[in-house]
Amino acid sequence: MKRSDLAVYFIMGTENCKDEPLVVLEDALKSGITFFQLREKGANALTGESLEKFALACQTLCKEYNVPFIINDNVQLALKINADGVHVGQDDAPIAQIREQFNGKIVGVSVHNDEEMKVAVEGGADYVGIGPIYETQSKADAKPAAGVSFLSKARRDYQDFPIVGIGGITTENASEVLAAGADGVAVISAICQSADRRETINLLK
Ligand code: TZP
Ligand code: MG
Repeated sequence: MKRSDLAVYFIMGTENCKDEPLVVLEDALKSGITFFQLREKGANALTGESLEKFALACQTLCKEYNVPFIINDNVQLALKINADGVHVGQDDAPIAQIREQFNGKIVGVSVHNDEEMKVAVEGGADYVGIGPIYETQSKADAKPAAGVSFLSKARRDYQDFPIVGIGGITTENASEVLAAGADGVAVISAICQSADRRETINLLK
């Protein structure tokens, strides 16, 4: 993958959307998102066959617009449907194991400090997500907002490594995240709750 693939990284699950999720996704793809992660979480999250069916529909749309399609956490599903890759957190399987399972595919890892960053980079991650930068309503177990200081340090330490910022990012504060050295911004609510998705995506770019 290229660093520029991370420019506008849209993350979505069915519970994030007030509109029909596949309509939101297609609209976001048409409007220029550069990366998509299916993150199906929450009390009413799809599971089993209905999740697989939804994931396949998202994958078909992403293919149509030539945008990478990544699945959060669910390694088995990502392998089963041949997604472009997977995104894992610190509580998921170790990076070395994931890297092996996703040979030739994209592996993203959430990191929050120097040690996690080093393990991810040395373990063969393709990119890291750093956050939450700002306060977020979209992740129940999110850590406190950390601002951009660790992201700036990660950029200084790893000048060419693909980094995306995440957590509470809006059209107003995205420029601060990019100025700190992120290659792009990963958002849920900024796009899911936007009244004008095209305008929002353009501004995030
Ligand atoms: N990981 C850290 S913050 C976050 C995730 C998945 C949620 C981001 O959602 P939003 O609505 O863009 O703050
Ligand atoms: Mg996870």
